[in-house]
Amino acid sequence: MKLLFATGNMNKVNEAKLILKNSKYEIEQLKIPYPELQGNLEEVAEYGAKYVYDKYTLNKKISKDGSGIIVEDSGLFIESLREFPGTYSKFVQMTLGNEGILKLLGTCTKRNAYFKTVIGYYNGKELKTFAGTVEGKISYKIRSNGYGFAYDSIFIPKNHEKTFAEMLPEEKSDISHRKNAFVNFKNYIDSLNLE
Ligand code: ITT
Ligand code: NA
Repeated sequence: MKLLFATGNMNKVNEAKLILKNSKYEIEQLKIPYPELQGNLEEVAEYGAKYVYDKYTLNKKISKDGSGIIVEDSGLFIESLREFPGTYSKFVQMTLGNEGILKLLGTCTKRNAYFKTVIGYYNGKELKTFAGTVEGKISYKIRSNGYGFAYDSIFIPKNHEKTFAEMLPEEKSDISHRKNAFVNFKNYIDSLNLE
């Protein structure tokens, strides 16, 4: 079954495809942008899913199986920075970048952080959100083997040595915030028994 994922971020699409690889769901990217209101991840995801669904159905392009629209809003939350960059993660990644984050933390040894993803889902009836997190630490240096994207090269998941950007895509997607959010989502959509 086709699942329409509205996002401009190909990395998210590739990870979602990998996560749902052995399921009956097939992710298809929809490049319909939606306004990102300033709010928490849940609010942004809910608004986005409804907005894109309404736009899409207005153009009468909605998939016949009615499987609905998903969007996803994510962020990196660093404890000793009072959860910064959090809901500002995109802006901060484009401005300060990973170097800027490492500079802000300096030699601070309290480096706990977590990633959070919230999926927003709307099928014309129910508006739902599904969250997933992963705990870890911010590294002292940028470390990458060329995998991952954005904050992955400074995030070391708990009980691991490598940053997400040093892990193969399969390794990251086995434990990531996105994986956890998609598992929650999948449990729900499975229960809808859509064709
Ligand atoms: P959308 O079109 O789906 O909104 P986006 O890139 O704007 O894509 P978000 O606002 O959800 O995505 O992401 C906030 C920032 O966090 C942005 O800079 C992302 O690249 C980054 N990010 C999201 N997921 C990540 C992950 O798994 N690893 C590293 N960085 C991530
Ligand atoms: Na976004």
